[in-house]
Amino acid sequence: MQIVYSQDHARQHGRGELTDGRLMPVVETPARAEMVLKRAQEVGLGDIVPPSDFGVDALARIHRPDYLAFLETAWAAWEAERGGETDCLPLIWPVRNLRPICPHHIDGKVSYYALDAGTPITPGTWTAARASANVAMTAAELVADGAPAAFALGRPPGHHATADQLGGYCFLNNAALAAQRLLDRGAARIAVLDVDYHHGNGTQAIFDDRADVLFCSLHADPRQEFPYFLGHADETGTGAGDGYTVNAPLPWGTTAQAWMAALERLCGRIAEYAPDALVVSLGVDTYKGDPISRFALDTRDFPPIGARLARLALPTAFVMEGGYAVEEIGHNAVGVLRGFEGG
Ligand code: SP5
Ligand code: ZN
Repeated sequence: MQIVYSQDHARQHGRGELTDGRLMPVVETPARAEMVLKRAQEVGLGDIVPPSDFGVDALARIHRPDYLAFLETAWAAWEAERGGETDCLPLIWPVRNLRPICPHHIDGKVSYYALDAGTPITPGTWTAARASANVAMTAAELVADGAPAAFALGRPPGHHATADQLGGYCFLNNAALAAQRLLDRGAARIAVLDVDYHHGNGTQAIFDDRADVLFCSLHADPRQEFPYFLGHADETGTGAGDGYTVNAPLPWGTTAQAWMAALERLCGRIAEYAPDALVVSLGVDTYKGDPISRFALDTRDFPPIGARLARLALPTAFVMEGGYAVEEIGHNAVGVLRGFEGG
C-alpha cells in the first residue's frame, strides 16, 4: 500500500509535558514517525508519496473556525507575551462551576482550547498539525480513488482532538478528517475503528450525533486511564447517532487474546453496518513495552490484527495515532499493515 508522508511532522517537537507531577520530556517525538518510515522502507511496504494540500476549508469540515484561528496564532501570542523559551501550555480549565467563555489573553485562551497540559504548542505546531491532517486526507483520497488501502504516516496524532480542543498530543483530528473526506467524495457510510490504547474521545465527540460514521473503539478503561472522562461502555451515540458509537473499554493488563476477542465483536458490528470504507486509527501503544500504557500485546500480536481487518474486505485508510516505544514502533505499526496485506 502507498505510504503518505511529509517531513513537516518534525516541526512539532515539544519540550515538555506535565505528567506525574512534573514537566517531563515529551514522549510524542519526531523519532516515532522516522522509525515507522524506516521499517516500512525495510520491508518494502509501498511507495512513499507526499500529501496534497487541502487547505483550511477542509479542516473546517470538522473543526470550529475559531479553534483553527487559535491554532494558527497561538504560538505568536505566547512568544509575544513571554519569549520563546518555553512551550505554550495551559494551567486552568473552565470546569464545573466556571463559565466557558473564551478569554482574550493567551494564557486563558490556551486553557479554553486545551483539554490537558500534556500537549505543548510550539513554533512548528500549526505547520506540523496541518501536514498530518493533509497526510490523512491524502490517504483517504487514495482510497476514494480506488486503492484497496493506504497508510497515513503522520504525526502529531489526532484522535483526542475535538472540533474545538487540543489534547493528548493531538491538535487536528486526522482520522475524522479522513472519514469526512471519504464522505465528501461520495461515500454514504464510513466506519472508524480506533485501536489505539487510549479512547479516541475527539473522534467519538465529533461523530456522536451522526449515523453516517460508525465509531468503534477498544481502549483502556477510562476509569483507570487517560482520557478518563469519555470512553465508557454505555456511550452509544446521541440523537441520530444513537447506536453508532461502540466502546469496548478493557482493563489494565489486557492480553492479546482478550484484546482480539473484543476486536472480533467490533468487527461484527462494522460488517453489519456495511460501510463504504474503513478508517483505522492505528495506535500501537497497546504494546507491552509502551512507556505510558498498560496492555500486554507483543510484537507478534500485531500482524493478526491487520489480517482480521483485511477480512472485513473494505477499502481501508490507516491513520497513525499513538505508540511510544520508539525502538519497536516500526515493527509494531508496520506489522499490522503487513498482516493486512497478507491476510
Ligand atoms: C495519541 C495518544 O496516544 N495520546 C496519548 C496521550 C496520553 N497522555 C497522558 C499520558 C499519561 C501518562 N501517565 C503515565 C506516566 C507513566 N510515568
Ligand atoms: Zn494512545
